[in-house]
Amino acid sequence: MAILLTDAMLATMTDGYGLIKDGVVAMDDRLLWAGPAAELPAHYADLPRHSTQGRLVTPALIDCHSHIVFGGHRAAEFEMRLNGASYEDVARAGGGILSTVTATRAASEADLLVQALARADQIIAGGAATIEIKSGYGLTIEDELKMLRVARAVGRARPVHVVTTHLAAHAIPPEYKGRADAYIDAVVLPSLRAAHAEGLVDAVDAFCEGIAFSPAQVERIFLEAQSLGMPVKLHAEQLSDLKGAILAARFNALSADHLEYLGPDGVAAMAKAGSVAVILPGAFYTLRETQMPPIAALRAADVAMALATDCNPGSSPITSLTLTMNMACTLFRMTPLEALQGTTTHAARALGLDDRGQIAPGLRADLAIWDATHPAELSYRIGATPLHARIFGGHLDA
Ligand code: DI6
Ligand code: FE
Repeated sequence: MAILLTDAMLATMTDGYGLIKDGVVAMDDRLLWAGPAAELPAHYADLPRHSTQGRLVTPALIDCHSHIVFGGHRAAEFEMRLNGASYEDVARAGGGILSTVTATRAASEADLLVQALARADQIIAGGAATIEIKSGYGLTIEDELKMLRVARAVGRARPVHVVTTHLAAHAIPPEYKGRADAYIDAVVLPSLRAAHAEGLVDAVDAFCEGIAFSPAQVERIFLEAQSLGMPVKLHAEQLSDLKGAILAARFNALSADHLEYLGPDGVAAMAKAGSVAVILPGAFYTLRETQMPPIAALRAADVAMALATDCNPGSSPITSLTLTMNMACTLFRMTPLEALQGTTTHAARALGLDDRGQIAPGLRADLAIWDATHPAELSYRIGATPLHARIFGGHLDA
């Protein structure tokens, strides 16, 4: 059923903010028309109307990098770090990612779903209609598939579109300690093939880092992804510059993510490949990182920047995209326009989706209606949840 959303301050994000005052949107499950009320085509004039009463309307937000399926939490590790241990110290002592692996392996699919839904509900309540969810805390074939099934189940249980990413190359499990290549052969590649065969996975990711996988090891995984026809992305240059982004660019990666230690050569390679830079200020903040991602260089090279929560129990226990936008502005000097592009248009690109992220005819009717009148307010407020209502596939949330 088609409806009209009226009396809106539209931020279409088609040209900068693409602001339209006294805007109207006609939609069914797709957007049909958007523009000023005075120009509404006569054939839409009789549709049922829903007034936003002057509120800001944007494309629904997109969280293009999350790890919301996991067991347990890591508050104790948070406390250890505040008592002086570094993130890498904790990881090498068998804590960190591996403690979440233990809890995730022990949890049933049903338990994991309950926990993931609680996190998804917060991201949705913050205005999102698309969430990317990674595996990477199972690290056995069965447990990686279990995580991906739970991720898909989130999308069936809630009015949200879930995009899944295989991340078995997130950490080396204790049973393969010191034998990363054996782990790749025995678990990463077979779980990727199985997940692909079951239709459980949309893209392939890895953690390229001293405490995880080397570029040569990541390349083996990317070659498998390529032979399956799957797009790749990479956790790159988060803690050091291993030239992961350059490797990712060689495989035409959708994105390279984190990027605090990205150098000029990495920026150039990403620009050439058209890979999106996914900036994750929640992890920077949580780890009290001091090396800033090269925002000015990315901007100068015209690399599209996206923003995401990276919601995970260790380095980024955050479920607010608007707080993420605020951090990107205040910590990284991204502009509020870049921040909103980062959670809409550029986030869509980072997921390889061309049917969302702007308000334009033909795109999905996924919108956010805000208790705000200007888009900069979304980045300016700290820790608020200014969502008034959300439209998912043309339906106003109850
Ligand atoms: N980088 C991160 O920040 C997260 N994963 C990754 O590759 C951390 C995940 C965790 O600590 O549980
Ligand atoms: Fe991550």
